[in-house]
Amino acid sequence: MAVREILVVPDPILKQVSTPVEVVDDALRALMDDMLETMYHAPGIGLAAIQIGVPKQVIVMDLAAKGETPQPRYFVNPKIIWASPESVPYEEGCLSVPEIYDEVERAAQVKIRYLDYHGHEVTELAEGLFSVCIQHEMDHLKGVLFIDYLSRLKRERAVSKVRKLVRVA
Ligand code: K2U
Ligand code: ZN
Repeated sequence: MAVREILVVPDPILKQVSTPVEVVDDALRALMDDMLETMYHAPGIGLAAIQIGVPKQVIVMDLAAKGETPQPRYFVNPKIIWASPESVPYEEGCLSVPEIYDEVERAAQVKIRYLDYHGHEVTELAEGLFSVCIQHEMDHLKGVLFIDYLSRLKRERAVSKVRKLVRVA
């Protein structure tokens, strides 16, 4: 396993649309293991493969609270098959947009279909933080960042702040 570099705005790779995975094999599981280690190291609670420069439809997540037993989750080729009409606001952040937080409205519940770590198909209802996080990560697979939902002024200020942050790091 290895900690990989997380790309940050305005890296154009983050705007790429990720392609479907053909087969869930040992090589893909090694990628997911690296993604999970990278996410824990950041730290974060979710990560999409494009954030480490791999344009594949793969997401990892762990929503366990600090001090709880880790609950790693793996999502390959995830699809939203239903979204509730109700939406909820949430103060989001992103490892690819460090130190920027703002409110985004998303569907309160989504039903998702995906392949798990072993390539088995799963259909699951997500709500609460799980719903917010999976929608945020699936946006990454379309090359969409949470700041794309903000006003142009807020988005430009966010990118400018991250540029300065990374320059002095
Ligand atoms: O895509 C990412 O960078 C992962 C996000 C996941 C996330 C975004 C918005 C809302 C919930 C989860 C990072 O984990 S951002 C850091 C973070 C940590 C705890 C709670 C919210 C955000
Ligand atoms: Zn993100």
